[in-house]
Amino acid sequence: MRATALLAPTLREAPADAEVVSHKLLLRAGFIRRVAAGVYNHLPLSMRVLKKIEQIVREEMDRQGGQELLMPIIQPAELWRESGRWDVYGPELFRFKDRHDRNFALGPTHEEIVTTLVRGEVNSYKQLPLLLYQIQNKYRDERRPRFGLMRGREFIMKDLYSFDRDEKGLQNSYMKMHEAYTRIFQRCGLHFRPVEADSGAIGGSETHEFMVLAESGEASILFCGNESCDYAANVERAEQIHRPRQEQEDRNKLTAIDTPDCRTIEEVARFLDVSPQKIIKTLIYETDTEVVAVLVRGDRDVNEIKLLNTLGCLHLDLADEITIKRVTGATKGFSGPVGLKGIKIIADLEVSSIANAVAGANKDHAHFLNVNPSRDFSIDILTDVRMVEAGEPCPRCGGQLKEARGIEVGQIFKLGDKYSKQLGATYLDENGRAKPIIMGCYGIGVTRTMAAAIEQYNDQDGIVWPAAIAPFHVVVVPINTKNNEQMSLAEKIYENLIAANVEVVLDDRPERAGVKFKDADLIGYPLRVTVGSKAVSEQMLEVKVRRTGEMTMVPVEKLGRVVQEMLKNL
Ligand code: 9G3
Repeated sequence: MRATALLAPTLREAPADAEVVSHKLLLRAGFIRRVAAGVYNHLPLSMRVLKKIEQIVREEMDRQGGQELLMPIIQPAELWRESGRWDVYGPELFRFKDRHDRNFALGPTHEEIVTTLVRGEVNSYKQLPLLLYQIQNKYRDERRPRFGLMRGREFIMKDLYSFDRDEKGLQNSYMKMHEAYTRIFQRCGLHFRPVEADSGAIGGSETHEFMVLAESGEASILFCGNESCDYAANVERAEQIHRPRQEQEDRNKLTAIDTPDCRTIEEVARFLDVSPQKIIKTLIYETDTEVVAVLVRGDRDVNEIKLLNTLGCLHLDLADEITIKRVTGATKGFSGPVGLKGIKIIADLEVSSIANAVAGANKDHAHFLNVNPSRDFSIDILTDVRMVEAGEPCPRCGGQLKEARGIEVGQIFKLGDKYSKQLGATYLDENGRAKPIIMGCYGIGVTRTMAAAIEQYNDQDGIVWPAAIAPFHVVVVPINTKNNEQMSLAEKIYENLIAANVEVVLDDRPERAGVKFKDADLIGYPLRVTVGSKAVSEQMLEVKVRRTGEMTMVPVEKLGRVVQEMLKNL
């Protein structure tokens, strides 16, 4: 490809609304252009990267026995009604009507469609297992589309669905996909980690997320610092190990005390000169169906995902001032479990071991001293409802947990019979008995993987592509395009590299060398070959490695082979 013919419009400055580095660099390096909020054009450089990622994904899905198909983006509402999800998803589901006033959705995912397909075509245990996948645009009307390709409203996803006879078959399909995902992200040249995650609203049991490690990642991961232990979990999922150890103190008399304007844990701790560990933090939550009180130690945070799972509800939020006043009798900041009537009390495991704690008195500007669980209040549900932090013990081996940040690029789920039951996808077993098909689903965000690669590999000059997914491998830069000897040598090198199967751009633009070098760094070609006057006189070429900045002198006739070797390690 000649740069004069390539649509790669680089920019000096990134638009001000680009918040993350991948978004800035994709715009500046001429990979994408915005069409609407969360909707982008993919220019030729982007298209080449996406095709490479897709090809790696395809090869690894096929290796595990996956069969590629293509399902429609347009999905009839009836199928979503059958699964019960038409009303579960709100404005995030893009909905529209056809000319006959029939309801449709733009596909955010394809469980409904694929389960209906299999329901119609699979009858016998002999047709299972089945792994079906597609690579296709998905649509989700995010409340705040942000961060460029990280959270678009239209994005490319690979989604695979597994269909098995039983749990054992599902376990086998799940392991195949775990292995495929590991190979995919390795082949893409990314540093990543599979982590245990929460299956959330989609239902089902086991689930892992594949996280590309990057400081800018939105997800927080806890992993075991022990070399020999591979425990890693999303913070939302990470479990505490609680060794019940009752504090050995005499139980003192419950006493109310004035605490003027002390509403936060910090204010109460300072005013009463107690450690936050001795305070019971009481938060009032409102769910779809009820109001509850949640207790955690003062130095801890509530994990709302664990709370959702404990309560088995779809939504929850901190209660508003009016609700707090109604259920506790006091304003926000003075809630506590003692004398709290009419609502469920959910306490974190640690709360049951505190002795002589401080807690809100459900009266404005007042707290209780010497609050003792079970003596002074009863707990309806005692369970793990708090966030685990770095430094705590690993739930698997007791080692110390460490923290990292990541970007979720893939997720694999065991669904079980949730969708097959709802949509009636059954098969006949060896004894002629009808059974629900056991399903799993497995996604990779292709566009997000491209953005995550940039979040992981960039520097002050631009993108630093891993060679496996770089849009091109090499850029050949003639210093002076008006110099015929330089240009003809550059042309010759360009042709030789093409003949050696190297993906190369010849930067034949009549620009200053400095401008072309800057663009080469910005776009992130793994290798740059410079053709100046010395190259002409000595037939030696300077090859620069984008990742290290390292320069090597290579004889013209050896360039093809040397470049091929260098690319293997990039
Ligand atoms: C919706 C909307 C948003 C959604 C979903 C449905 C997320 C939804 C979960 C999944 C699970 C897996 C197959 C590939 C791997 C992931 N956001 N999910 O189901 F209607 Cl608006 O998509 N699906």
